[in-house]
Amino acid sequence: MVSLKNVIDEEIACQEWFLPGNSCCAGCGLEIALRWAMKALGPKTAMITPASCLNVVIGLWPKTAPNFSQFNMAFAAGAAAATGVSAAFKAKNYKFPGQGWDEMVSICFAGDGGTTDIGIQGLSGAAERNSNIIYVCYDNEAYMNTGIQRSSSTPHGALTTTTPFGKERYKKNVPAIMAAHEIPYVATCSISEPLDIYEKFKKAKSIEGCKYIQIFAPCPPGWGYLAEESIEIARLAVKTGFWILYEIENGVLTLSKKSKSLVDPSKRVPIIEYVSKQKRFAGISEKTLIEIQERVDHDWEKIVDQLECQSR
Ligand SMILES: Cc1ncc(C[n+]2csc(CCOP(=O)(O)OP(=O)(O)O)c2C)c(N)n1
Ligand code: SF4
Ligand SMILES: [Mg+2]
Repeated sequence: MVSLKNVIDEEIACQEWFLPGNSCCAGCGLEIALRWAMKALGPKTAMITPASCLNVVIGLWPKTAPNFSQFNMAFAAGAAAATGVSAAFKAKNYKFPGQGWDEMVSICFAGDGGTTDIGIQGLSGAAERNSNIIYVCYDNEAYMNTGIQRSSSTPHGALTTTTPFGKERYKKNVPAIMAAHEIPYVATCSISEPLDIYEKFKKAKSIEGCKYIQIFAPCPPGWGYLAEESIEIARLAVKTGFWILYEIENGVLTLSKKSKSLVDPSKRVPIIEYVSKQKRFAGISEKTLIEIQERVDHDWEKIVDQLECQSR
């Protein structure tokens, strides 16, 4: 486990690669996610960004935020483009992850719409080929940049401009889909646990093959809460068990520190504590609230089953 002191002591962690003063909204979860991911990856990173809030934040001169190579990409082509960049590094004989600091990382950093809907075929292809890339989905649970439309990552019950009565379907479990591709590394993170983000990206960088990381990244205007509440909202998502922190390394599931004790249902904060703080769940019915809680419990049962299966 990396302690805060270790992290701060490392020169790379004291440097910023995704710069402040950019055009993200105040309290943007995406900004925190990328900032901490880049602390672990460093500047020898080539990043592909499909259409998204990030795409806009990155592109607005003179407030261009990345201090590393970055390519804007068409929505569906994120994973394929990252694969191409990785192949180019190989052809040019650049060093690959796990071989010291002189390494180049090819990463795709996409939103949930760009990942769970539009980019999933390219992502599945890259995973099946085991392309040497890190694919990141920052998950703000809707198409935020174009005005809060629902994505397949939007949770059940949430209001968006295209689900004015609350979303009927449940959130698509893309980390599980990626794990089913049998890639070497799948992980979930939350902006409320920045050191966990740092550690997981360090690990992803050291592994050859396709890595998938999904980061819970709340969005104040899209979810309807105050900018200063982003970390508290993300923390509650973890404490309620709504967002489970884990890694799947070569098929083996491990719960991360903040989620470990939540295998015991009595340790989970009731979902109402999380839901009631966001306007996107305003006016939610008792029935929907029960359904959301039941879904959380059901997701945990699957996690517990997998852990028990592994220990046999
Ligand atoms: C092919 C195509 N369709 C639609 C758009 C318009 N568009 C730009 S950003 C965006 C939303 C992306 O949502 P998501 O991937 O979740 O990222 P977020 O905006 O939430 O950061 C859309 C629909 C586009 N740029 N290209
Ligand atoms: S709309 Fe949401 S995701 Fe987009 S920049 Fe603002 S806070 Fe970040
Ligand atoms: Mg989104």
